[in-house]
Amino acid sequence: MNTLQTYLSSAKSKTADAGLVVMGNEAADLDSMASSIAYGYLCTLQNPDTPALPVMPIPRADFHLRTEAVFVFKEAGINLDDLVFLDEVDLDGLMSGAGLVLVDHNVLAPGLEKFSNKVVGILDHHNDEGLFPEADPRIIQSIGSCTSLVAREFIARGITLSREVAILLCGTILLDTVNLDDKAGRVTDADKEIAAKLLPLCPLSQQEYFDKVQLEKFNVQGLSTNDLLRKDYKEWTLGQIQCGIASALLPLKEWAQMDGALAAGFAAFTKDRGLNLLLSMNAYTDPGFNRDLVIFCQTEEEHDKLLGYLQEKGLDLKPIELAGQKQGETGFVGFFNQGNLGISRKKMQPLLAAFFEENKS
Ligand SMILES: [Mn+2]
Repeated sequence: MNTLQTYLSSAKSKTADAGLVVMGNEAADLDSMASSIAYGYLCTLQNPDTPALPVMPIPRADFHLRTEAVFVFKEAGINLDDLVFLDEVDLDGLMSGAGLVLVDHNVLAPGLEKFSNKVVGILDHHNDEGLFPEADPRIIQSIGSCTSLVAREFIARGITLSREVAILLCGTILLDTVNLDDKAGRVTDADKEIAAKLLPLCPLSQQEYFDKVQLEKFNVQGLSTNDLLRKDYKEWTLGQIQCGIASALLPLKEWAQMDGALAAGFAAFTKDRGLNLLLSMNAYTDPGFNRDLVIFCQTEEEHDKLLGYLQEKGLDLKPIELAGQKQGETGFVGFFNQGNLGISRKKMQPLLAAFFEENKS
């Protein structure tokens, strides 16, 4: 029997034979990576002659920042050496002979648009952008976790869920749905139904497993500003503007204590990636749910203009004084508490797109 471990090591050693490449979204969160691994495994169990290769859409050096993924993968017995990261493959070469399956997204990430005629399958829980109508399967459903969709495919296709796969998928479902809690507004009945099938296969109880994964997710010990910005990061081209938005899980006050020169850290990140604008959206509990926002622009004028627009859109931003922090030598940084808790990165991106559409030079 082909276990998850033997599958992954064999898929990696025969990278060139891959008939399918399975990729999650560019933020490479646990949901994206776990979905790609489990779905690649499922496809390969069904069609051993056209092996599916999951590719983690980040450089290997960035993986350790996803502390919750490090933990869940270890629980599932995954050997990290058997994973393939974006900086370890010749994607163009690979894609010349393979189809592409998108999990946890349904629009190609920046830089991968060239593979749009290669998309043969989609499993996702984001808003359906209506692309790739020919993809088969094309399953896009509002559900708490994309891994719930993957688990459901195992069941629907009559493939036994092994202990390792159950651990991998269930840890992700618990994290994505905040322990299947209705109050968090993420979980659906379908997630609950699937979790009920997976939990008996996991060695830890639901509460213990959730607590451990959650603790790992919020563990920012020893991370630098550059690490915190890279940990969960997405980038868009909005008109002429290259815009990055990091999602960080700590209060700005705590971040400022860890790094006395945040403006310099934001400036260096911006320069490295050729950005015009860098935001960090910080979400945390204190003890109630809370959000902070960092806006880093190239000039104070740009910063003020964007700030005015975001206030107009009801973000309710209140400046935070951070002891010891000052402006850097390049760019202009603003630190805020965000009173409007409903504006997540998913909602911020279209707001920014509209702003830069209105303000085209
Ligand atoms: Mn997801």
